[in-house]
Amino acid sequence: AGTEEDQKFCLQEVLDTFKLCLSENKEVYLEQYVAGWRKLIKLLNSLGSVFGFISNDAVNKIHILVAHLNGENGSQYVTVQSMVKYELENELVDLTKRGGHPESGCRTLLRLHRALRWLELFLGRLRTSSEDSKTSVMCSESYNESLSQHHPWVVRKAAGLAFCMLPGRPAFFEVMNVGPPEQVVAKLGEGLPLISEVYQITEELYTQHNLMDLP
Ligand code: 1PZ
Repeated sequence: AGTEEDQKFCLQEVLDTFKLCLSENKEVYLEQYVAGWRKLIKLLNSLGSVFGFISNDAVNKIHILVAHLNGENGSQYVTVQSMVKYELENELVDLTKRGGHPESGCRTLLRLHRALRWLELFLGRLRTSSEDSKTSVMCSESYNESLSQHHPWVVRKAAGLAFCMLPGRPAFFEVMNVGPPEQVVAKLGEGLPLISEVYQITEELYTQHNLMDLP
């Protein structure tokens, strides 16, 4: 018994959720996308309170998207594709500078989309890491190659400090909750292509509509 929130994190669930993200014609379901992030945040929270500032920002973004999903125009937010179309056609996005739409679905999802690239890189490194690899190094390398480019100095600094508090590889694999290390590696190999595909589809959509630099 218990609600979903108090259940333990499990890597399998995240992968299952990202699998459900894609529709038959390769559109990304927003509800599943958000659900995938919720599960990842569960993992982040289990790593300790130094990650609280990261988790707070991510939760905040998720709440914004959920409010759109449950709002009166929720039917326009079924997929990321329909969201982009709806918000652009109705001028609900601040395109060049912050203005009347600080909580557009488009700019909010872009932040999570950039973080998904970090995740893709990080899980890729974890998958191919050796027993003596350091999670903090894998994490900061992935961050430096992706998300950090969009963050001001203070955030990069705080993130760098938090990364040093990550548990080591064995403990991290344990938290994934899918069995022995070989099993974690196998699951990662299975799941990463799904995450990559969701990332790639969103990336193409955003590039096509010139949404890569939304303020
Ligand atoms: C396992 C270790 C977890 C490391 C997570 C790596 C990401 C570090 C991100 C640190 C930034 C957090 C502070 C918030 C910054 C915000 O300013 C930015 C931009 O948003 P805006 O200000 O424009 O509204 N927010 C983000 O970039 C979104 C960050 C989401 C990070 C989610 C990480 C979830 C990790 C799951 C781990 C399994």
